[in-house]
Amino acid sequence: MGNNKKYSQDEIKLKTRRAFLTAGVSALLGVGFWEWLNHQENDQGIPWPFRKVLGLNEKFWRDLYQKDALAPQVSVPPLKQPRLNGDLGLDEDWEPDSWVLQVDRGSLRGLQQVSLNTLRSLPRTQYSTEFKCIEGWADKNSVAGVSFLEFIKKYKLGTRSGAVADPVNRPQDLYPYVALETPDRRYYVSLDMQSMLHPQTLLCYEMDGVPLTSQHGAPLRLYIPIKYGVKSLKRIQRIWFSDARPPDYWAERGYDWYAGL
Ligand SMILES: Nc1nc2c(c(=O)[nH]1)N[C@H]1C(S)=C(S)[C@@H](COP(=O)(O)O)O[C@H]1N2
Ligand SMILES: [Mo]
Repeated sequence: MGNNKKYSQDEIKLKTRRAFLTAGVSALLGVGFWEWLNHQENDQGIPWPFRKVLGLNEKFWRDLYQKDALAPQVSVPPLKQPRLNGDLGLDEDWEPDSWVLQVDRGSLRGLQQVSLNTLRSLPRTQYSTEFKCIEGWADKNSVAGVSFLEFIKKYKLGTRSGAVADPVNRPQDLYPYVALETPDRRYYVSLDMQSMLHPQTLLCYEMDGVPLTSQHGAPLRLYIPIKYGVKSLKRIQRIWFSDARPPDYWAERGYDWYAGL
């Protein structure tokens, strides 16, 4: 297992209690506090005291996250249909004949274009696990695709030097952020590289035994079970890497950017 710091149950309880206390004190401060809050300068559209709490949560989840910890395997009944949620960026259908995934190589190295057939010919990862939406529901899915780690290694993507990614020996060569967007750019997400390199993070082309349907993000979606569903962008057209955190649709609307489970 990884050597990341682990929290004991007690520490988790303590941290959770602290978060509630912060909320409780804020409630006690009452209306005056809200007025004060509303006059604070915004940071990415969120009053900064909230931004701070979100930042703390992010650190908590990051510390808790262990790169070797896999989302548990579950059994999925045959012929089940995946639950459906979120259709931003899916109005325009995709063109089976002309669709190619476009990945910006960074540092003016140009675009890497990869067809669906090529993606399907890369080493296949498949597993069944639970998928959670911030709205409160969870669904069980069996999924297949190419792991993002294998994908970037194959095409020498995600590194500043243009060399093959080596997260263990040369983590500093990796861009810290990955961005994905739909063909029409209406839905876009950004993620931390560490989570993108988790072994279960997939460029996914199959769900519950069939090729992705249009509503589930054909021809290619992200499937990342260590995050809430918002990050699993459907119908990926473009991917790029960055040193600064790229825009994220739901983070811009006040949701926790990290969205870790
Ligand atoms: N393009 C796109 N991808 C998206 C969304 C969306 O609105 N548009 N919604 C997200 C949310 S909130 C969830 S919970 C999952 C749902 O995936 P599913 O419809 O395959 O269950 O897709 C995510 N990916
Ligand atoms: Mo969601």
